[in-house]
Amino acid sequence: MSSPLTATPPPAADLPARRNDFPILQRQVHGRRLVYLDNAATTQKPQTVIEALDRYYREYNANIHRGVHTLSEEATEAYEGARATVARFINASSEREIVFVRGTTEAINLVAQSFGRPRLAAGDEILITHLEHHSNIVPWQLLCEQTGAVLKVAPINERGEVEIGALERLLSPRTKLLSVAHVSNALGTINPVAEITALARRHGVPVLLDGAQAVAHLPVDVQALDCDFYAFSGHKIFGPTGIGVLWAREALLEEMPPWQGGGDMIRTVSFDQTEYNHVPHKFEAGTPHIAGAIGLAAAIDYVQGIGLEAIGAYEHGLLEHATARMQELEGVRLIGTARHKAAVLSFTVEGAHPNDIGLLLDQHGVAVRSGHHCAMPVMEFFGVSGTARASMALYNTREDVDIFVDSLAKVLELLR
Ligand code: 7TS
Repeated sequence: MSSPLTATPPPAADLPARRNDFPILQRQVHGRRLVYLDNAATTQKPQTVIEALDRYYREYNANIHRGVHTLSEEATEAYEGARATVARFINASSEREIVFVRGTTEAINLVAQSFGRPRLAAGDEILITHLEHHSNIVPWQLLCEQTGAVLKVAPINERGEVEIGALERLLSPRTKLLSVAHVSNALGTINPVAEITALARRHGVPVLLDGAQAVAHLPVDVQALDCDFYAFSGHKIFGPTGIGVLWAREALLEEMPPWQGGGDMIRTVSFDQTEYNHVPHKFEAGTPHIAGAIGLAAAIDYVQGIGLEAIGAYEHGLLEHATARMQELEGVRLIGTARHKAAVLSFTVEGAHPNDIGLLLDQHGVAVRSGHHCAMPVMEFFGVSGTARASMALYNTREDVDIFVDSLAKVLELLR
């Protein structure tokens, strides 16, 4: 595997033009061009997504799966069409494997409660890694409290990479699930997930991949990855908030009991007995985020129109440029220097609080995040309370990177 910091990305010259597809990027902040570098938190929305949402509410807003009238039929078709778009996007073998949820967080909680809870007994183990987002830690802690299972944590090294040998040593006959981030939000590390799932498969352990930070930046093929569950959020891939996806192997979904009860997830209900709907509807109780699913499909169409290979290569070029330029600055420490890395720059500055860096960069129109990024164990590992984090997306440009680094240099001058 070549190092992303040495590999030469293929040219992707047309991507900077994509900036114009995102209306919000035309606005100014404190009188400056908005340089939006908080994409790991949430991404901006292209015109096509905004239009898809607008069209739904203006032209065919209705509840789905139950109406016989035209609007309801159109809304149902669009909602189920969105499911098909998601299935193709991640190469699921069937639309029945796509469960719409609120986001990555809800997807992981669903797996913990519906897959984990009935199967785990005291002394069983769940394996995660040290670089997980709290969403991939706390649902397992809750499950451990409920079942007496034990949470095991595979270590990372000083570059912020998962140690595969150590991870393998932690797989035991009692391991009932391995849950790992595809890409770390706090460090940018791209985990070797195909290698990890192959390893887990040899030990007979099912794998959940947290794809929140992956889907907008690299191609995802759930069959090639050979995982069992894959979770992601719409808002991190240029779609709306409040919609996300749990992909799971159909056989597993069939076996898993419903997580929430309510309308739409049933076939028949009586006070004696309720028969559940077939998958994936068994897991979608209540009126779903119809507009959200439609907006997500528009976002996926947008991304596929460019191609994730091209996006990944383009962002990698930005990462190389930004990494080189950051090294010009004295007292800046990069947190997360994995050999295989997405376009995320987490850093600390000697003698300055990350929040001050964030606030002062905002005065220059530059939006970065500061804090623990919902990954407190990562912060603890690196001995910091938090970092400032610039995270890029397909609409960022070299000019954005230069404005960011030049602004950071001015901020550092001010602080010293
Ligand atoms: N997993 C990872 C790796 C994430 O980065 C996030 C959100 C989540 C799960 C949870 O996603 P949600 O959509 O359900 O909230 N990460 C971040 C972040 O880095 N800054 O704000 C949210």
